[in-house]
Amino acid sequence: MELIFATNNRHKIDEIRPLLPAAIKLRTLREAGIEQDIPEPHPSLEENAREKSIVIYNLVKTNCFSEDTGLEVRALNGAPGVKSARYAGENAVPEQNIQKLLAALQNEKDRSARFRTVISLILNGKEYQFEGICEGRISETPSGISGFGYDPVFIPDGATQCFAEMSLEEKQVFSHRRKATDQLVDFLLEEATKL
Ligand code: ITT
Repeated sequence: MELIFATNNRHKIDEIRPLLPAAIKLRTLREAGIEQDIPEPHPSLEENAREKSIVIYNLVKTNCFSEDTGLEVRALNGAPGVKSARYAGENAVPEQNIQKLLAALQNEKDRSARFRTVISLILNGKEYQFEGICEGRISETPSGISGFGYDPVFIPDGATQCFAEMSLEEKQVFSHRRKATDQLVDFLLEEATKL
């Protein structure tokens, strides 16, 4: 089965590709020759994920999936959430988003947070969604150089290091994205038995 992954984020591709069985051939937008900035105009991860997969499906009429991920911080009432990429401004780089987050949490005792990933799959014209959550907390200062985005300040529950201090394999043990992808794979394997 061939599936297009509707993302322009290479880190997401690096994390999801090794989780897929050989029977699922993943093609990225770049590999499919699609150069398109996909809109994320909605107030929820679910709607944005759907928008991304539908835009690409309508373009190529090939089974595809997208994912939208947000960091939801309890003391900030779920912010930055759906605005995680643009928290410090439209063209913010991860370091600016992290600095804004740490400033917002200064003197805050409750540093609990979670990553939430919503995958939207379009299979034969029908949409399905899968969710993965990783609970954790925001550290006082950034550390580590692995991963991307907020990884230098997110420590998953059950770990002593933040994501950016872990190898990819260690991050996968806890990862929101891995949990959502596992559900996607289970669903696709189940669908394949019905053919
Ligand atoms: P798409 O092309 O898939 O839309 P994107 O980079 O725009 O890629 P999102 O809107 O889903 O992706 O992600 C929002 C931001 O959340 C992203 O830019 C990162 O800063 C952060 N983020 C997402 N997943 C993360 C992870 O596993 N670890 C750390 N930060 C993450």
